[in-house]
Formats: sequence, C-alpha cells, structure tokens
Amino acid sequence: MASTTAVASARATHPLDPLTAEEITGAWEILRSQKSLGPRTRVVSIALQESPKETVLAHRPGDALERAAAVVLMDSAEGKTYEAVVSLTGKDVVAWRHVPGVQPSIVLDEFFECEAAVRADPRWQEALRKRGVTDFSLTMVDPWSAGNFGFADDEGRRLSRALTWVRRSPDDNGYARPVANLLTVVDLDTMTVVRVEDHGVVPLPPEDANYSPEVAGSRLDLKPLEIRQPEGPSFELDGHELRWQKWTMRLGFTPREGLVLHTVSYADQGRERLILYRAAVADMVVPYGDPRPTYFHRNAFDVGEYGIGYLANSLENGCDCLGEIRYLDAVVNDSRGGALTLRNAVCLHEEDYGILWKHFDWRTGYTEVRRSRRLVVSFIATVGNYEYGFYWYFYQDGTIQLEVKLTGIMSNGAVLPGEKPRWGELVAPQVYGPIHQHFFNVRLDMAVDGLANSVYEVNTVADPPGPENPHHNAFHTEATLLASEAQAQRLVDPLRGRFWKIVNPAVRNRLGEPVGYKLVPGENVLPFAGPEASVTKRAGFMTRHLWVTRHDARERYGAGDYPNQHPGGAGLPTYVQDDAPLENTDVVVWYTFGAHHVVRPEDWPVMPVTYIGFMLKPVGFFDRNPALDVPRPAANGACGHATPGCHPA
Ligand SMILES: [Cu+2]
Repeated sequence: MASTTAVASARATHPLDPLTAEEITGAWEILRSQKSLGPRTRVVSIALQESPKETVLAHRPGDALERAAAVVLMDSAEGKTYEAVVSLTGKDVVAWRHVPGVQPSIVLDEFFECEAAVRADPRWQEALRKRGVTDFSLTMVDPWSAGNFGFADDEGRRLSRALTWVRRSPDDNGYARPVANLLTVVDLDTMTVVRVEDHGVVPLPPEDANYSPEVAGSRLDLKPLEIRQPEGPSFELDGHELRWQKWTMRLGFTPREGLVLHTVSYADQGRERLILYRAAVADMVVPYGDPRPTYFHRNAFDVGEYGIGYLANSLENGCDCLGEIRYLDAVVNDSRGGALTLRNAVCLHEEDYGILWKHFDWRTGYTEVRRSRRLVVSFIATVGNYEYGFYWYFYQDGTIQLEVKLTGIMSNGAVLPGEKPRWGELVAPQVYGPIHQHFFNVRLDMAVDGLANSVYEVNTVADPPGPENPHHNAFHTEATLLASEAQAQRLVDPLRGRFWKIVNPAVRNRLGEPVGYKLVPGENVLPFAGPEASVTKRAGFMTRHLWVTRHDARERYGAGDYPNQHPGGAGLPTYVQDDAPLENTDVVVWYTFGAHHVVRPEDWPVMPVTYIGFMLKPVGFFDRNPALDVPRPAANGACGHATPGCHPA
C-alpha cells in the first residue's frame, strides 16, 4: 500500500481551482483594508466565486485568470451578516451588502465557546448537580442548531439549543450518557445562556459505550488482504484535474459543500463529451420524530447550518481508503480570515468491482469476461456525533454513482428504567434512539453533450387487454417531458419503474434518438413530519425527490443560502416560483434521497455503515456498450479464450 498527497499548488491555474491558502488570506486582507469591520467580526466562509460557465468552458491552459472570492461575514457585536465579493485579480471589494434577517452557519469557534458558556452557567450547573454530576469538565455540550419555531424569545437572536452528555473520564464515549430533559438555549452573539430548560431528572444510563479493541476485543481469524498496484494507479492528477481512463473532471472543494465535481466528461472515440457541469451535495436535513421538549428541535441541516467541508476528516491509508491512494488537501478559511489546510481531505483510489460484463457461449465454450474497475473520489465529514462519507464512483461503462455512507454515533436520549419509548427504540439499558430520517439534496448541473438539455420522466405502463394485447402481457414505457419548473417536482415510484432522463435534443445517437443520461433512484422515502411542521417548511426540498430548475448561478442550495434559523420557504420552493420553462435549456437537476432510520440495538455504540444514493447511467448517450474495449483480465490469460468458463490456471 502506498499513498501520496498531491501538493496543493500554490497558485491557481484554472478558473475552477478552489481558493489557495494565499487567496483566502488575500481576500481577507483586501476586505479588511477597504471595510471598517468590528473587532467581533467572524469570517463565516471564504470560497471561490465561480466564473460564468462561458468563461470556464472557453478557458484554455495559459489564459489569464480572473479570480474572485465570495465571502460571508458576521459581526457578532451587531448581530449582522454581510456578503462580499472580492476580486483577487483586481485586489478590490467588488460587491458588499448587509443581508438582513439571516443567520449564517454555525462556525467552529462557536462550538467551543458555546460549550464553555454553558459549563459556566449556574442554572445548568444546578441541573447537572441534580443528576449527580459535579465534575463539569467531563460534560460534552453539543451546540445543536436552534431551528425556527416562532418562539417570541428567539426573535432576532443567533441561537443554539445545546444538548448535554457526560463522560466518565476524558476519553470515555460521552454519548453513552445523555442528560435527558435538559435543554440549554444559548445566544451565540453574546455567548450567554438565555435559559436552561429542565424538564425533570432522568438518571444517567448505567453502561459505558466504548468501542476500542481494549474494550470490544479483536477477532483473531482475519488473514491479510492486500491490494497491490505495482505500477501505481491508472489515474492522473494534474493540479485539480483528474483523468482516469476516459473520464476527465476537475475537483473542487468548498467549506459548505465539501467536495465539488466540475466539468465531468467522458472521451468517446476521441471526442470529449461533457455530462455534468457541476455536482455537489447542496444540503441535507435530519428530522427527528420525537415531539418532546428536548427532541423536537433536532433538525440539523448539516451542509447549510454547519458546513460539511469544514468538518472533513484527514483520511488515513489502509483505514478510510485501501490500496494505492492519492489524496488531495483541502484549504478552508478559519473564523479569523486565516487559511486552514485539511490534510488528505479527499481520497482518490480505484476499486475492483466484480465483473463488468460476461458471456459464455455454451455451444463453443467461448467466453469473454471483463473485470469492472471503478474510480472512487470521496471525503468523510464528522458532524458532532454523526459521520457522513460521500463517495462518487465512476465506472468504465459511463455510469456515475453517488453513495453516502452513514455511520458514527446516533443522537440519543435517556429513559427511566423499564420505560419503553414511543418515538424510537431502546439501544442499550436506558439509552434511547429516536426515530429519524436523513434527507440529502444533491445539485446536478447537467450538461449532456452541452448546456441545453431537457428532462423527461419515464414510467412503465401495462397495456390494457384488447386486440393489440390478446395475451395480457404487454407493457411499454411512456416518457413525459417535464416542461416547466412546476411540472418538474416529482416523487419516486419504484412500482412503475420510474426514472428521469436528461437528454440533449440537438444531439442524436446513431439510432436517431437524443443522447441522454438517466437518473436512477435508489432507496428512498418521504418525510413523516407534517406539512405544517417547521422542518417541512424549512427543508422544502425534502418534500419532492426530483426538482428541475432552469440554471441560475445564484440558486445553489436546496434550503436556500441561510437555512440556519430560517422560518422556511427558501431554496427550491422559491427557485421554482417563476415556473421557468425547461425544454432545451440549461437545466439543473436536484435529487433528494432519504435514509429512514429506525434505530436498532446493532447501531449501538457505533453504527455499522448504512448506504444510500443514486446513479446516473448513460441511456443512448453511447451507440453501444462503451466498455467493450476494457482489456481482458491481465492476471488470468485463460479468460476470454475458448475455454468453458474462466478457470484460473
Ligand atoms: Cu440516522
């Protein structure tokens, strides 16, 4: 096994390169020198201000670059949020505005400051003493986003509804002991506790929940499994451009979305064919099903309220990824305008993925079989107690897949001995995991052979019995154009074999059909929170699985620019209000997929990975199976010869 980290080039060479450390600090310097910023200003985000598509697509190596940073700031003293665009090329603040009535995402410093403020509060200390806890240094206070429930007290304040757990020692898994019925509301601007809600003492659960091998033991029957690529991986990374087999793409990274894929294309008989202009997870939300005082507000929007880019892990070879690995560092801002390098944030590697295709001719004994190999581009974010791994897969047959891996430690509560919870399940004695869901919303700025695309819904329909269907067996597909944004708000329907097809009406395959890619849904679910629930209004994106919008560079996030404490309606429900026509135009496809989490004892103390996602598959994009030219398996000369099957020599 080997790994290397690509050295993040000190200088950007392409319009889509993420901001370098120098550009991040440079943007802050320019801003600070031109605007009078208060001493309690926090930098929420400094990210690449992307150039228009035309500029990006026309860019050739060596062309002059226009670089700009999009900056979000908040002045904690005034409780005000500002947006700026800083031209790095022109060394000038080119846009500046106060954004009234919004709360940017919670910044990392606030995590620590909030915990300290809560621990110092006498009301909270009293509540802990009532529960037999006197060593407050062992408590963990997680600053949950506050949501927006229309409470008069909350109005105009930047808040967290913080939850408390207790460790038995500094390296104990504190999530074993939730302090039930205790909610601490913190004003994050003043960093003071607004109030402590104590809804009654529930004893701390009795058991530890540690999972190190010293505690959990280690099974002894695993033999080594080695993945060797003696000639190195088959991909090449040039700056942020990644090439693997026929795939080419650029890798971006933003503090909010984490990994971003740009200009994903596939070389088809020497022709570079664009498929995706940009793809990223645009938001996510985790609604919980328990209505009680310390649970109802658990509605974390992990992308928009925290930023999964900031929370990206530094990955380790042999642990997070296995084999011949290349890593990419990510550079994000800190809250003081400095640059922070997240080492090995993005992992690149190849995986053997079983067979790609096969046929054995039973008459002649002739066999051809190919191994499937996929390219994996991934990162993992830790958001408090939960881990989310985001894995983009690229296959040799033109398939693209996004798989989210959910793991980590569930958000929980404590119950009285003998109590059976209604809104969840017991996972350990007196430890309770509320029922909840994880909805991901991914933004796919499609560009199938060019920017002008149309989207069709395809359902399979049984023919009625009749003269044309005398044996009652007939069925066929029906494709319906999603002609406008109002029509393009759809739900999955696996019983009708439903998928959505993104086509370029101007480019035909050799069968005369428009070239396309189809979005193939995976497992999915709808929210159970009612239509009037705060989370349903705030996460409007989760009420439909598919949305299509006409491209607008300002429309980036499923729940809007500032979901933290937002009352609702922002993002997709607003983006589609003008019901823009969608035929043969620059479209953006937004797909929502939900993981339904009815917790199990087996999810405790740390959850085995749950997988969820979707695929984009070529449908008439190619003239035939594009992976015929994948060579026979090198390790076995017998494969594909006139032998009955493929037997190792
Ligand atoms: Cu879950």
